[in-house]
Amino acid sequence: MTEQTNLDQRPRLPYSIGTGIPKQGQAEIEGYLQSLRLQGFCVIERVIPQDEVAAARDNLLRGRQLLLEDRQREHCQRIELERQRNPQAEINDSPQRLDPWRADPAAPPLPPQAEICDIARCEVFAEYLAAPRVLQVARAILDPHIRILQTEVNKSSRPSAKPISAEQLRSRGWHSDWPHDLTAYGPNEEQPWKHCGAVAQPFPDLCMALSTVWYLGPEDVTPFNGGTWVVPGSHKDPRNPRGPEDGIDSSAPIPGELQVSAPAGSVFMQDTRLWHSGARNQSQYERTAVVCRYGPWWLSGNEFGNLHSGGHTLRTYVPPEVYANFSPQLQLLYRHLVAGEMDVLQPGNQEAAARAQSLGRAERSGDNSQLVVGGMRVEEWERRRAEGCA
Ligand SMILES: O=C(O)CCC(=O)C(=O)O
Ligand SMILES: [Fe+2]
Repeated sequence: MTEQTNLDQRPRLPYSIGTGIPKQGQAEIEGYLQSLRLQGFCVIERVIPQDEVAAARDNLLRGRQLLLEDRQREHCQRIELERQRNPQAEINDSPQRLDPWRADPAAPPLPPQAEICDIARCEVFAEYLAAPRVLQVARAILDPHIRILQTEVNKSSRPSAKPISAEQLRSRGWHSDWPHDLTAYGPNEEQPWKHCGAVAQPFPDLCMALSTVWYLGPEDVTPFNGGTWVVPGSHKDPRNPRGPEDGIDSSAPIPGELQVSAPAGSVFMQDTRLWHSGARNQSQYERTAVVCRYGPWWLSGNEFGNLHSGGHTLRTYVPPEVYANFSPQLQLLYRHLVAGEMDVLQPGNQEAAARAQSLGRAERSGDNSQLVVGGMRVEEWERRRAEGCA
């Protein structure tokens, strides 16, 4: 194997709590940003404080039960609506069921055609999604205006009922995440609407979204109990484990792979391009986890809903009465899913836009002779802005 000198050397050491990233202040955020840019992932430690993890987990487990009941109710309502429309109709999950929606695709479906968003019944856990460190990192990588485009509260890695074989331990499920997942839950003849799109290869050199896995214990996450597999640096590789022409076996180990370790309550965050895989859990305890995707305002979330987690629709919604109890920070992340709420574009950028509009001729004057195009790294640009001399 050739030596890959463009990769960060740190992941060759076990990735864990102390990977050299300072544990407070702006230096901590910078460490995560650097890790995301170089390796394609980072672990934000203990976003949920140690003594709050159990309560967050209990809230999630209860929420899962309530969601089952919600979905059953929505299912019955859908059937009832169909009966009213056409008493003769055979009630099933065929694509015809969604004909009215397909005839008017611009209008997002309302409940019960849309399904309740997983976050709606996990109000204690939900608030951590707006934790300042997580938002700071996501906004710095994506845009000041971010929103959550996917919430799945049932992403546990469960203990195996039977002994796990060596072959099973060697098996991977390498993929990148939506919108870079090349298998993309595509349409078929019966269900042409069933798709969620994929960015075409070669992927633009741009982080379009951040997937997060929230490890909710009860154990700290290790390679033994389901620590997510990653291939550091793979977010920059034009190939993809699911690329049809790339000759990669998505179920075999890949040189350079490693498994994430993190204390319970931590958040694994990755560029959606990163090659990663779920892992077997050899412990007797469930590795409770939530998967959540943060995206910038410009990335359509309409193509990604509950289909992925076995639901019926592309669209999910948060009930207004649940949303009303969210903190203002959390509301910003979910308001695009709430009937009657407007997701005003780019609130965080409006100040910069106003300044750009108000710049006078005098402030722009100069001959540009000092410019060396391509000669400034983003870190220097940020430093100069902070010092007021950009
Ligand atoms: O459970 C994990 O560790 C990874 C989950 C994952 O890759 C996914 O949900 O797309
Ligand atoms: Fe994934």
